[in-house]
Amino acid sequence: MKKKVALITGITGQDGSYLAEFLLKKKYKVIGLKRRSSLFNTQRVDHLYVDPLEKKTDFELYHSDMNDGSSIINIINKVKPDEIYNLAAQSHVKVSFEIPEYTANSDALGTLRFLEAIRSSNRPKKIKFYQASTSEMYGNCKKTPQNEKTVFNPDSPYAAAKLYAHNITKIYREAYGMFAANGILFNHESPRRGETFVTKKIVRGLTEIKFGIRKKLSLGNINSKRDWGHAKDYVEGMWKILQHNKPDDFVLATGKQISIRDFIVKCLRFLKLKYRFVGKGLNEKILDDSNKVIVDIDKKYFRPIDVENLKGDSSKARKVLNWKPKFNIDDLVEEMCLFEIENIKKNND
Ligand code: NAP
Ligand code: G4F
Repeated sequence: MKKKVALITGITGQDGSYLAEFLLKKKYKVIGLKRRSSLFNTQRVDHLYVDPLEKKTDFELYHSDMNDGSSIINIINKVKPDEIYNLAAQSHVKVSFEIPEYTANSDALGTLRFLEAIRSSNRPKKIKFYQASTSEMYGNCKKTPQNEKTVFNPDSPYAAAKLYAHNITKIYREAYGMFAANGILFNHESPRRGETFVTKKIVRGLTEIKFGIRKKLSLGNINSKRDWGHAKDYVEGMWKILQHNKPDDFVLATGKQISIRDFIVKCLRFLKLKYRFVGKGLNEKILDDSNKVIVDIDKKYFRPIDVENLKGDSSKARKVLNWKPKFNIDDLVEEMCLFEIENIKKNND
């Protein structure tokens, strides 16, 4: 039987790498799109890539870019995918305030480029399209927890671009009968999380402090609350969304929420670091047992607007897709901390 072909944008990112592993295990042929970079950017998927000259592989990489419509059209016509997972994006909320136009082009118009390329191909009804929507689209809305019916209220250029992508995906589904679905995913993390997102930054920073490699970690707003899951659970959810008998939109979330401050405490405890909080607001600090500052607050990490209260209600996905997360926040903290510890030990060998 012919293998199903999955095309993944953002293959070099956290989710792209876990999704590729998941789909290869399910016997898909996986085609990943990477963008050109001056340094190697395939570290998260190098273990999946086998040189086709040496051995047959079900994993291939091609260059493309969300901002390059012709490469998108060409690749869809060339590889004839059964499923497309659109994960590529300028995904950093704070950075989106600094490069709003780039963010809109890649995250909003990039999605439109994919939908148009599918619509104008000769097999628009044969391709299932997954769009990586986000809980950021809810912004500082009044309602908690948030579900598929909650009104969106984007509070960043990133969220506004993603909301356009979300809406245009729905519009192509309704207008042209395409299988185009949105997964509204709440924060999900892992050892492969990008280094400038808060969980990875905290885990790496505190582990380096533990091993005497660094003295201090500086953070922004530690009052905001997030609903954090594990990326492995969420890529399975993406796949389930495309296996459903009709295209639809689904929230994926754990339904549990903690603050950034509580996440720091969980890591401090796991790493067995002694700590004491002192001060308030911008003067809040964490001291170690010899009264040295190990965490402080730096204004430069604050956003012009911050989304403070995200907690998802994924009962629709749990009921309709039979999806539920296997990892909880403590599993996540443990896995992320152990990964950083191993890394430090490896580098010291
Ligand atoms: P990530 O680690 O930041 O990965 C983003 C991927 O997009 C990377 O492969 C990146 O390439 C690629 N990319 C960025 N700009 C591009 C462009 N112009 N053209 C082509 N590729 C481009 O993000 P993630 O955490 O895996 O998230 C995957 C998707 O889900 C993103 O769309 C994100 O916005 C969305 N999302 C994430 C979460 C979450 O909590 N992780 C929650 C909801 C939604 P490089 O490796 O070269 O940078
Ligand atoms: O880790 P963050 O940068 O993630 P954020 O903004 O929630 O966005 C992530 O999740 C979204 C889903 O809701 C995705 F769509 C998006 O692509 C991305 O994956 O920040 C989390 C919170 C924020 O409130 C931020 O202000 O942590 C706060 N924070 C405090 N200090 C910090 C820092 N965030 C970062 N990145 N760096 C800090 O030093």
